[in-house]
Formats: sequence, C-alpha cells, structure tokens
Amino acid sequence: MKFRKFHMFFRKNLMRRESTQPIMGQQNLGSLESVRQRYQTIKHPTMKLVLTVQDQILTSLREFLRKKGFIEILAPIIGPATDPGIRGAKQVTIQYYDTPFKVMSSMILYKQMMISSFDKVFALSPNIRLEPLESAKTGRHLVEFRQIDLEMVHATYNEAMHLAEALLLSVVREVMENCYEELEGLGRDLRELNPPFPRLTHKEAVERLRSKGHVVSYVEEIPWDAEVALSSMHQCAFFIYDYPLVSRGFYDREDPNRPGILRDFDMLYPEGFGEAISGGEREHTYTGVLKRMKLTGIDPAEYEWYLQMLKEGVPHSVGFGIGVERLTRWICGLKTIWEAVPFPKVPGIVSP
Ligand code: ASN
Repeated sequence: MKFRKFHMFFRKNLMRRESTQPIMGQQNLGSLESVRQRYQTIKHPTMKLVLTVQDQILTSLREFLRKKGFIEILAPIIGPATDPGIRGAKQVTIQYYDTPFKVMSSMILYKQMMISSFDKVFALSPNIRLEPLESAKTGRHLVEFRQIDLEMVHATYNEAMHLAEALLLSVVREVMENCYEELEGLGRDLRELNPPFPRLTHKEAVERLRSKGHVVSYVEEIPWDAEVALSSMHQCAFFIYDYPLVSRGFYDREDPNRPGILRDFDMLYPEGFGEAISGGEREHTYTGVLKRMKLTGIDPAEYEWYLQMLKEGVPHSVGFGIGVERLTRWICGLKTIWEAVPFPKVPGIVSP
C-alpha cells in the first residue's frame, strides 16, 4: 500500500514535470537528436531512473566480484597494442610522443599481464571502437563504452560461464530488490532468471538460425542481426560456446583435443537484446599465439611487449567482459543503447 502511494506520487510528479517543463528532445530519448542535445535530454526524468539503476548495477557487479575473491585494478587507457578481435570495428591510434599508441579497444592483453601477480582481477574498463557508420541504426552500438573485464588464473571456460551466470543472477536480484520504483517508472517488467541458462554450441546456434532462413556461416562469428533474431527466440539469457578457430582473436584458446574449435563463449540477453558477454580461455604460449597471428594475418611486430611477456611465461587463464551499457539497456528494457549512458558516443554522431 505504502509503495503504491509513493508510486502514484512519483508518476504524477513525473508527468507534471514533463508537461510544465518541456525540454527539447526529451519526447524521444531513443532519437539521435537526444544524443546531440545531451545537455537538455540529461534532465529528462527517465534518464534519472536509468542512471539510478545503473548505479545499483555497478555496485552489485563490484560487490559480487569482491565476494568471489576478485581484486579491482585500474584499467589502462592507452598502450602500444590493444585487442584486435573487435568484430569489424576500427582501433584508434594517437601519437604518444614519437610512438603511435592505441586507445584500448579492450584490455585483454593487460589482463593476462596482471594474472601473473593476482589470481582473480577485474576492472571497469573504458574502451573505444570506431564501429561502422551503419551501426548507428542498430541502436546497439556505442563508440565509447565500458565493460567490467575480468580474468582468473587456471580456470576453465565452463567455470567462467558458471561465474557469468551467477553474476547476472545476482545483479538482477539486487536491482529488483533495490530499484523497484525505478523499474516501475520505466515500465520494465524484469523477471528473475532461471538457471542453468541454456547453452548452444556455435554449430547448434548456426543450425537453428539456418532452419529459420538466416544466412549464417559455420566458420564465422554470428552477425549482429542473426544474434538479435536468436536472442528474440529466448526468454532467458543463454550461452553460445565453442566458436570456430578464425572467428575470434588470437588470444582465445583452441581446444587441444578438438582442432578448429575454441574454448570460448558469448552470453546473450533474451528478448532480442543480443550480446551481453564475450570471453574464453587464453592461448598463452608464445608459439601458440604466433601461429594464431599468422593464421589471422596479424603482424607480430605490433605486439612486441605482449609476445616478449609470453616468451617469459604467463599462467593459463580464462576471462570475460560484460558491457555495462548493454547490461543497463537490457535491465531497464530500453529501445537504444544511448539511453543507457550519460554521454553517449554514437557512430558518426557529433555529441558532447
Ligand atoms: N573482454 C573480452 C574477453 O575477456 C575481450 C573483448 O572485449 N573482446 O575475452
């Protein structure tokens, strides 16, 4: 009863503010105009609800990982090399005195460095990927985003999937407990998830998509639109695992007993929201990585420090990254990714 009363007051207030203080662009937070005029749309009451949920999401992610024994480290922003496995997006290069440096597309290489001194690490890592211009239309791509990127030593990709599942369950439960007014205000009917999440091999996912008429390859990453279609067929988050060899970065480990298959995975949100998590066991041997670089046409000279580190030896590890904006988008049930971040950078759009 108390909650209903509060809720009525909240709704009324929200409506009054909307009708008495018209703000340009606020009518449609999913429009690109709302991205360009951010200093105005940031005042929209819905943004406040979303960012309050996001604060809870970040708190829950951190608390969950600390309880599991992870230590939080500061993420790098620039360096001589970064993650090449970024699905058709381009890296950004800056001039660092006399040396070209990359802006982190992901801190994957650095996680492997860190795992030599701590068994379990994570960081809230800011990443830049110049996505193709057309992706502005998908509502799912940002040029600047953040992921909770984690790595743990001597574990398997099954253990990582188990951790990813527990992490999502915990975040959803805590958001439902602590942000019910915000979810109500957003009109989001978020449900508890049912573990264990379904698991499909890449091959099974391709078969299912082909049976529905999608053109998808057995040897490539699943395209965005097909991923969304597959996600629409699910009511619970689910995993795709065992990606084919050249579909991913040189750092995902090939299964020694099943040549051509990687010990890696993605987790996808249900209801058409698409990719949530990407991760896998690491190819951590110097010769193994060199072989994979050759296979994918990558110049080893660009990864000098990384290869030197592998030569000296790093332990076997597994890790994954979960995008914070996409998680927020799914939890809040938002139409576009740029509603899930205070200062969005959408491909090709100039905005604050
Ligand atoms: N974070 C991912 C991983 O740990 C890498 C990525 O973002 N591409 O595998």
